[in-house]
Amino acid sequence: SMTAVEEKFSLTEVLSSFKACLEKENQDVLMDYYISGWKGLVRFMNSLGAIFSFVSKDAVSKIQIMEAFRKSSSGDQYRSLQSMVAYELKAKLVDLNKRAEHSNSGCRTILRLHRALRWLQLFLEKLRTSTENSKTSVLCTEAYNDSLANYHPWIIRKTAMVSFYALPARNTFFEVMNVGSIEDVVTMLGEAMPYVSQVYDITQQLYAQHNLLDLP
Ligand code: 1PX
Repeated sequence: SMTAVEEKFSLTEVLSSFKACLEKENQDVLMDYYISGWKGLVRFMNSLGAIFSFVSKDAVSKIQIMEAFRKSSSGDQYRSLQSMVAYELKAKLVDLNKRAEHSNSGCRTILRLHRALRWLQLFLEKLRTSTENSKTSVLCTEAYNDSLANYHPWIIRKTAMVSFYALPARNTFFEVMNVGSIEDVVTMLGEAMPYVSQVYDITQQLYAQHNLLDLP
């Protein structure tokens, strides 16, 4: 069926968006590739089952916020994360202390995805170095506790933890990635993850430099 064709994609392509993100000359993080990387991750997550729809709904709504900015009359300002930060701060489009008239700024929206990228980085690294007996729910919980959990209220943490038990086993996970054998996946992750880390580090530095790491 058409759906089966559409759903056949590999994690390699998804992660390559994060490589394409990085502009060679000035290390700007390009928005369109950042967004397409996230869209791919969401598709991947959806293929793991409906139990994660509460996660993908939130990710999708954040992606849509960013797509709307990109399509708006100020779309050019959102070409890269760097240009977005410069533009939104200069035009005072960011709620710095509490959410008010600019409750869905690009800066605060990207910050949520940025924090989630840290989770992804930790989780995929754990998966890459895992062994046959490793439990994906444990790897995922550890990665979550060391990243996103610090920003989530109790009820979200609780719901997330419960849903992690529904994660497929390690082997299934490797298969769903559609990359090839477990060895192929390990190799691919070893090659692709440095780019994800680079995108994460540059964004982290950008946000730190402008004091944006705690945006409400
Ligand atoms: C081979 C592995 C690839 C798996 C790809 C999975 C991609 C996961 C994408 C997760 C995106 C999560 C975005 C969450 C952003 C967020 O923190 N939002 C919260 C704050 O936003 P607000 O606007 O209110 O300030 C929001 O409250 C979030 C609600 C949804 C629950 C978030 C739970 C996060 C769990 C992350 C791990 C997901 C595991 C998926 C299975 C692999």
